[in-house]
Amino acid sequence: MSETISGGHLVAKALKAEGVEVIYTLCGGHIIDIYDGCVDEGIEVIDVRHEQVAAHAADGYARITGKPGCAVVTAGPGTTDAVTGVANAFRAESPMLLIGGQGALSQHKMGSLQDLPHVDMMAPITKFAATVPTTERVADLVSMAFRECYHGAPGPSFLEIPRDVLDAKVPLDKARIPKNYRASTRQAGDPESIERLADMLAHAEKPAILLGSQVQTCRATDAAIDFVRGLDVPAYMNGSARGTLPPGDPMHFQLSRRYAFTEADLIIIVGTPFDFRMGYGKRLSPTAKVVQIDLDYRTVGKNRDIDLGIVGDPGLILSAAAQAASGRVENGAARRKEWIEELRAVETRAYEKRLPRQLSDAQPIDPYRLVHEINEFLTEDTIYIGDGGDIVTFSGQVVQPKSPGHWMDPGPLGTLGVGMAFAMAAKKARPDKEVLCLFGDGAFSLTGWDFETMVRFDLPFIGVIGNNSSMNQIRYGQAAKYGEDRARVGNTLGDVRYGEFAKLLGGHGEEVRDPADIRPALERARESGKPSLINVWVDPDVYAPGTMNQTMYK
Ligand SMILES: Cc1ncc(C[n+]2csc(CCOP(=O)(O)OP(=O)(O)O)c2C)c(N)n1
Ligand SMILES: [Mg+2]
Repeated sequence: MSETISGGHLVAKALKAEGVEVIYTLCGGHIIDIYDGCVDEGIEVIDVRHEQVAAHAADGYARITGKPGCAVVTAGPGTTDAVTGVANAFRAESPMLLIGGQGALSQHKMGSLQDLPHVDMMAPITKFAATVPTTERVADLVSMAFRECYHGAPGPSFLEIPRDVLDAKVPLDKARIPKNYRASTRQAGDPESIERLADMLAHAEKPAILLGSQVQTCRATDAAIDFVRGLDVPAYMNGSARGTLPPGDPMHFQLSRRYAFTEADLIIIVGTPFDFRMGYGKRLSPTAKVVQIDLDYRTVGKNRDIDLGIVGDPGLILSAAAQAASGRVENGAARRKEWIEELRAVETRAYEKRLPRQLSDAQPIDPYRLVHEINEFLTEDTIYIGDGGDIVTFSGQVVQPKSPGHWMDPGPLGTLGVGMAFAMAAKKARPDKEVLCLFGDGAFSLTGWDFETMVRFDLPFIGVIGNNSSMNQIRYGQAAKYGEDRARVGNTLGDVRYGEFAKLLGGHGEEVRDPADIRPALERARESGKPSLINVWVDPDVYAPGTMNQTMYK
């Protein structure tokens, strides 16, 4: 008799072929055969307390490793709980596979336990969503789903596997188990367009570049650095591209972006859309030439006109453009000294204006002081994660990751609750790194029970809660629109001592009310070697300028 294999074991073989080392999951009777397959293939199973966390962790794992992440959830509510994580990965262009259980095909549409139209629900938020029709094709469809994650800008895929398809055994030689099924999808960019970009650079006196998340997704750090240093182009970074240049680098700018984009004569936007974070492209100088480079043709020229669009891999395109420009006798770099000095002066003025707030001894603690202390505390090996509203908006101004790939935020979906999952994924994928997550108290509450998972899997990290007992970012909008006396509706949280919560679950916890205690508490958390929560009571009555300027309130 020939050897047989079950659907769950075929899933595990396909995950192994893709290089997946860990799955994030919350169990259910529909999916247990996948766990059994993972045991055979040596794939680690990390079981969390909410499926949202499993999906966010798969997203985070993809961001940190550059390989696709994988979450496995049960049918019905297991899959619906994971929808937010998939949606977040979709907007953030993060490649991950969600595998959901499904009732048996033999009970199709009969009202089986946890039966829902998962594929229909997932279709608009994935690059690929399908049902596996037969056991023989389980691994084939898993490999197909992974391949689809890399079409254009990356993103999530979804597969549902009916219970009888997963549990059945088929002859091994009848099952297709792909091993070599993926080609590089890196596109070099149209050479003619690259020549035009080199030309534009040669003529620009005041260029500026925005390095967006795709620079990190495509691991284009070196190309970006060579480009901006070789051609003297001041660089701003957003999303996961923060840290591409280290703080202190002559081309690293952060606080003068609006000024630069108003005064520049050439603006190069790399790997980030003209979405709400960019004022839909409306805040750029009307006379500047605008160049957009993106993995996704649909992003280029969306929401505003451009002078040049180049579709492809940002690293390959920046390298080619740098090379094309450097071959010219006059590439413009020499003429930019004054422009760079002008921006540096704006940058320094903005920094000095804010510095007293960052050093404030006020009690309750000024949120600027908290994020300042965090910034000073980060090392080159600390992965920083922001998960919250107003408090994280403060940190976006002040916290500067010291290395590439060391900044994580949800991305354009703005999902609260990613933090614990990202910390879990980051520490798992990079145990050599320190992980620090700044939470709002509202954001923490959404997925905070997974602190216990961090303890159970021995994943130490430094959690900091900027606790204002409120959903402050929303409260601000209510106060501005309806007045202070009507601003306390639907946004007030209790005064919770989250440090105690950490201790209850087996971690390290502290309460901080005096700004002078922030640094020592961070150091004790670092030394504890445990998952930790430093609950910092911040002033609930101050708001971040970014919150006050949000376009949705205008
Ligand atoms: C899952 C989710 N629910 C709701 C929101 C809307 N929202 C944006 S900011 C915010 C307040 C967050 O409060 P907290 O994390 O305590 O940060 P704070 O603004 O108080 O600093 C809310 C509810 C969201 N972005 N994501
Ligand atoms: Mg809050």
